[in-house]
Amino acid sequence: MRLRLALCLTAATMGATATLALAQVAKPAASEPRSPDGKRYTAQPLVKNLYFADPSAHVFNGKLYVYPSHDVDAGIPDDDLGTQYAMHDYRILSMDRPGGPVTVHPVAIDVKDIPWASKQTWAPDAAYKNGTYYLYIPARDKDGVFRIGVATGKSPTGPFKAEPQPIKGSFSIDPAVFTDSDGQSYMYFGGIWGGQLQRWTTGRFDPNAGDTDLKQDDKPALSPKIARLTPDMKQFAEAPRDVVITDETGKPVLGGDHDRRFFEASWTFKRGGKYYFTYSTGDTHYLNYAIGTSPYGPFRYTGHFLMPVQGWTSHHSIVEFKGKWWLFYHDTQLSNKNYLRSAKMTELTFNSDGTIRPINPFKD
Ligand code: FUB
Repeated sequence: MRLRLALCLTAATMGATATLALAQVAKPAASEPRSPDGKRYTAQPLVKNLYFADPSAHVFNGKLYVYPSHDVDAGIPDDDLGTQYAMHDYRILSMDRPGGPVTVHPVAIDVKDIPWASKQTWAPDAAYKNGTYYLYIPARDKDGVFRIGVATGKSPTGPFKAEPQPIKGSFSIDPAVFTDSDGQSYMYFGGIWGGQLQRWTTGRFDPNAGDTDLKQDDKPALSPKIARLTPDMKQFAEAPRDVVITDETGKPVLGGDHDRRFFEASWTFKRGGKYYFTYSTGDTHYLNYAIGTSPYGPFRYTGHFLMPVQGWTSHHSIVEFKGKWWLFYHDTQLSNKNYLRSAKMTELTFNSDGTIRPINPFKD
């Protein structure tokens, strides 16, 4: 780009015809979008006129549906609690096939129609059972405490009607519902810093428990949570339990191990009889995976599968569609602002031993 500008400036002194000729000669072979530091992106945004983040993808009725956060510019500067993520509604995306046209559906539910919620409708997830679609919604309640609620509808794209109260015993953010081969569904959830998980260590909300983590680097890190769901998919059937992520020796990953410890963005899938628990490391910006033999874990840390994207947050989902696996993620390619993110997708591949081939979000 710098070369092209320099040539145009020189040519300006030579006349309009020469300017055109030089600009054409110097034009890059393909006008591919580049990051602020000049790198090419591995994938392009699914939607270019609106901002969507935290994409939770599902296959319903042979189509791909994506349940993202709908990012908006609220004019709020970035802080460690994520105040800038001031989303207030959800819109669902769908496509018939990877790479095909993406339909952005109308607003499926707005925070004003969620009786218990006040603001910040963050990363959702969805599920289907017996003719009903369930949208799981994390948001701040009227006291500013993050809770997780559910809304139901008859179409995968909404509209959804919210239950009057959040799920009893729910807290923190980033619900991800995994349904096992036997039909039993589980919710994974939690997030530290703005997600408030560090304020729940006693089982009750402690507003003074800090804004980041436990600040105990040599102790086990805070764990994400799991709870089995009731048959109607609307409540926890048990008290939430810790999802323990272990190191190679079987010991819990420590709080000071920011390259491996859980931060937010739980997502679980099953492949080849193994359970893959995947998550974001937040301030080190990796997406990691850990493998276990039960939906409850423990899960042994195995590696990074997405290197840092452009933008502070990284959040994803992984889904199998017609024999291939797909990673949905987001970055800030279109805005270069942390709170205006764009959902993307790219194929995810595995080695024969079940490990994931790591993805670089940049081609260069
Ligand atoms: O979108 C708001 C928050 O940012 C999500 O809940 C986190 O996972 C992070 O992506």
